[in-house]
Amino acid sequence: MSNKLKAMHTPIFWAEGHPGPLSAQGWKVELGGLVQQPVTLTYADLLALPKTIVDARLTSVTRWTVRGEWGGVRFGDLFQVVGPEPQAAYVRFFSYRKIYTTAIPLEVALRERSLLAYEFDGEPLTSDYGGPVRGFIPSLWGYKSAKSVVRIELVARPMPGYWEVRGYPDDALITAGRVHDVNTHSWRQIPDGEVREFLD
Ligand SMILES: Nc1nc2c(c(=O)[nH]1)N[C@H]1C(S)=C(S)[C@@H](COP(=O)(O)O)O[C@H]1N2
Ligand SMILES: [Mo]
Repeated sequence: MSNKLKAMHTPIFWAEGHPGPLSAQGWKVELGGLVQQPVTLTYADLLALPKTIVDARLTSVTRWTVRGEWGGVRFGDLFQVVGPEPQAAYVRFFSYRKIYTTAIPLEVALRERSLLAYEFDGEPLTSDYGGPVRGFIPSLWGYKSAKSVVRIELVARPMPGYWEVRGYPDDALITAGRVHDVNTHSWRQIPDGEVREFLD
């Protein structure tokens, strides 16, 4: 279970406190807000939806980045289940216990590499890394990738979340600078925007 992230010593962030082990069995994700048909999906329901694997990086504002093959469901495929209302413009995530929240524009959620992720390099995510299911939004700073998601709401307006109310910018645009590459254990310079590959 996501031994690869752990083996690479990928940082484990649980600002609200580590929840301990979380079981995929019995895990449910509510989809609600500005939708025609709110639903609650089980982990098995999520696995039954079309699966997408993306080669992409999670990049933290605390200046590290980790690359791998993240597997999960694209939000376009997920939202087909509920039918977003026309006023839906943002997607709000609630982590386990609903202390940690964050929101992103719907347009960002619908990008091809944004996922509700349940795998890294073919292994299920452990709770250390946001298992059973987490947001994975590689085009924005990692604080937009809510871990151990229990509820997703479509909303009309931005909703400042855990880190946003503590001063992190709501747009979460990745900005140029030096970051630690978890995969190669080296420091690299990145340009503005999603970290796709490092140009040496
Ligand atoms: N529930 C929850 N989700 C969270 C966080 C957190 O503290 N709690 N930290 C965020 C931040 S700041 C980053 S960079 C990534 C880190 O993911 P990781 O802990 O799996 O490496 O998770 C994000 N999602
Ligand atoms: Mo972060």
